[in-house]
Amino acid sequence: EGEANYGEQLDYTITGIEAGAGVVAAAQDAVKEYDSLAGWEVSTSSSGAMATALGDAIENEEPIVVTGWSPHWKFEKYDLKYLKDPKGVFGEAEKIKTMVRKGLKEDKPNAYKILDQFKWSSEDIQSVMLDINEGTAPEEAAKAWIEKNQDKVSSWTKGTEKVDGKSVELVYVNWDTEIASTNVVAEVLKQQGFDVTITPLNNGPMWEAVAEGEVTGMVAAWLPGTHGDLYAEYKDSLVDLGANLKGAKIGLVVPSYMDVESIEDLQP
Ligand code: PBE
Repeated sequence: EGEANYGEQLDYTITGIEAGAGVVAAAQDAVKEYDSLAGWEVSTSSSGAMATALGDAIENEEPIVVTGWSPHWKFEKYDLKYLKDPKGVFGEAEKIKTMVRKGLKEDKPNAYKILDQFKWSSEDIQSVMLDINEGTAPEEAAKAWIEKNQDKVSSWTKGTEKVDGKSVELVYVNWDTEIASTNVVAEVLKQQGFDVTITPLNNGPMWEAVAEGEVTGMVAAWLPGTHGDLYAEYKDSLVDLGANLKGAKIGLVVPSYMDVESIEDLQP
């Protein structure tokens, strides 16, 4: 255990993201569960602001504790580590799942099938995320990835027919993971002839829009832990198409140079 009193240096603050994010709720639970976090707070702002704060801290070799998740480009760009979570507040491995509105299979079988067959890896999504982080517009990054990964894309469109201008509305949250996945799926659907709109919302409203049948669906459901409460609330009103990505994770993330390995090593 290190000598550094990070609690004091950080003003007892974990740098969070959007207030509605599952990882923020989990961090607030961690504050309640761990004696080492007594008196700490989770600040909320946006994923972009968190990434900026992380980048600034690293540039100055200062400590920072953020609500983190993977896949994420930050692990390719910086040397980071998850703090061990002996109480299991942040859960085990998460999956990212696809949820669509009821009735889609009957109304728009080709869209349903593509959304059902959409599956990729952490490596795939990270390469799109990194491209976007380096300044490529999300739509362009999606197109470039699709161009280079025709085998994978044809496994998503397999057994479907092209359509002529049927509408598909996808909702998502402005998290880096979801910006990447939603843009890729949207672009694939466009290339199959759909008229696609993508709309960023907050987390709760994203789930609600699908459950109420206001939109086609989303590829942004983090389960079983991160969005477990939202899933419990809405699962009877939507169609769960299963995982589109396995091996996701959430937790508290710090730069590797910090002399701390576990949440229990922080100071109240
Ligand atoms: N995230 C990314 C989301 C899910 C996707 C971890 C920031 C959340 O915490 O709800």
